[in-house]
Amino acid sequence: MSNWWKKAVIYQVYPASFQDSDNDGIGDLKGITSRLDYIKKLGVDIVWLSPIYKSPQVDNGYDISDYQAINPTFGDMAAFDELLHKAHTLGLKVMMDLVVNHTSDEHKWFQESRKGKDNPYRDYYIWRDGRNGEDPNNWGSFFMGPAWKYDEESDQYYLHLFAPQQPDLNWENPNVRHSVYDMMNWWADKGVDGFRMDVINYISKPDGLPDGEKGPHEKYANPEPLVANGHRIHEFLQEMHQNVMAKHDLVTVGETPGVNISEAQKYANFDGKELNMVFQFEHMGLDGSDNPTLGRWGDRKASLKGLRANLTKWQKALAGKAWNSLYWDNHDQPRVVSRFGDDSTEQNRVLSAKMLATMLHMQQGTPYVFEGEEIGMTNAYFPSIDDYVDIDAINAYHQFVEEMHLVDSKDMIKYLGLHSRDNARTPMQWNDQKNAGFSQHQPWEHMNPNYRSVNVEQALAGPNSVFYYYQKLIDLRHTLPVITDGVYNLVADNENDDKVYAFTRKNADTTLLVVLNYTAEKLERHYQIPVDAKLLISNYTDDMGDSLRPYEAKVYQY
Ligand code: ISL
Repeated sequence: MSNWWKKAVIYQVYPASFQDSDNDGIGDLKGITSRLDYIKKLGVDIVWLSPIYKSPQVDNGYDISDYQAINPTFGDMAAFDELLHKAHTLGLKVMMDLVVNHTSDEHKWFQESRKGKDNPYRDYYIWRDGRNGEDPNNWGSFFMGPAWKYDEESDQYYLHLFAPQQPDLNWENPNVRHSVYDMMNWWADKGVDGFRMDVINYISKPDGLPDGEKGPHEKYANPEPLVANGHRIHEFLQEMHQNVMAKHDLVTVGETPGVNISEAQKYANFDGKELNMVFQFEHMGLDGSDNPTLGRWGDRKASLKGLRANLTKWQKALAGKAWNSLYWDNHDQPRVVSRFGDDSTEQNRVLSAKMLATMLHMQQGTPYVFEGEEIGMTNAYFPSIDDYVDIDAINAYHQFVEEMHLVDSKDMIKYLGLHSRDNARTPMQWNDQKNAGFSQHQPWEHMNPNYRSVNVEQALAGPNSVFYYYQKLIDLRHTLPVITDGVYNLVADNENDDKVYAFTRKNADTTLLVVLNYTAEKLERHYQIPVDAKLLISNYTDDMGDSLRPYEAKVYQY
């Protein structure tokens, strides 16, 4: 199989929030199809669609009730076929979201499974007897509360690492695995080009489902250390590879929270037996709270030192062995310009969005752009809990403010403004008209109020916009091999610089020097470059040599 995906850039669409074509306030497939020309203009190669399958939408489609049907709010299979056809006509590939750690509780497998212990589908899910009249073990759900739900009829509990409406599939059962492979082959035969695999490293649970470790004030243990990268995970993925990926030319990326370097080297190894790449989460955990119970719900910012050390570690450790995926934003993360950049003024928003784009797009791996990132969309900073719709935000608010009294409401609203997944899910900002051109109807998720000044129409009209900067970065990746294959090194002594990040990429004939001012300050730094070095890209229109302006980003080529 070819390695075409190594040079590719992937654009993630969150269907409910991209473009509404039928004015019900929810984005849909026809809306996406109508915007494929825009995506093409950016220059990306692949469009990843977050789940569009039939779903009761308890977790916005990550709770699937039919893997082979389209959710009616998004359209129907004919609309999907049209989307796929138009994408292919434009030379865009389409990557589907594969959510197979769990299904919806409305999936027919679960409907059967819960009918009783003798049902042939019982073992499709993870059912256990209680322990002294309580949950089978002490695991908590990632969406708060216990990870078990009691079923009165059969007097057993089923496991749900996420919402109770998202029962975990039992991957120990070969029928489950082969049902999943059949479904994947069905989509691949239809012509889709790849899969992004939701929490795929959680599918192999530990034998005996032992208790996890929990803090003194915690009611439930975090199951992640026990369920992430479980003992049969590589066997399962290799089996999936033999049954699906080996038969089609697909691009695959595993979403793998809790992945470390040595596991990533196995998942995304160049021997090609499992996945092409994985999403690591370490750089997403650098900010948040110092209190482990609160996790990401805090206002500690990430330092440049921490960020650089982490990115550098992944660049170095996977080089020559496995492939990195590069991302700042997705539908679960706050907006990068608000998180690692500076959205306090229009000028700083634009400069820091470009600086962060340079940091990411000059690294080795496959970059991901999440809808709106390419125009520098920011967090929404909603003022009230009533503005939030995500189950994760609402549950966290109830738990930490109302149940545990660990945080007061005002602070929690601030933390939600910084970290809620809703920040990523506010509708795409197309223009400065009603609901930003997303829909004529009140959108399912509030608009970010800044759409009047931050929108696609404006970005396309301004040659210095964030959009055209992304377009140029993407084009450079396609035309300059060193961005794909160059060796990554930090510039000497840069690891101690808490304001500037400087690294090189080098192959046999080209060197790139990337210099990034992470601050709003004017700084002086001297880096040695040949006199004939060319300024390849920069977020300022001129070059002041050793003087770095606020958030200045520049790449020299020699
Ligand atoms: O969203 C999170 C907090 O940032 C994560 O803990 C997230 O739940 C985790 O990364 C798994 O995410 C994926 O699976 C979830 C779904 O809610 C997310 O949207 C999806 O990306 C369950 O399917």
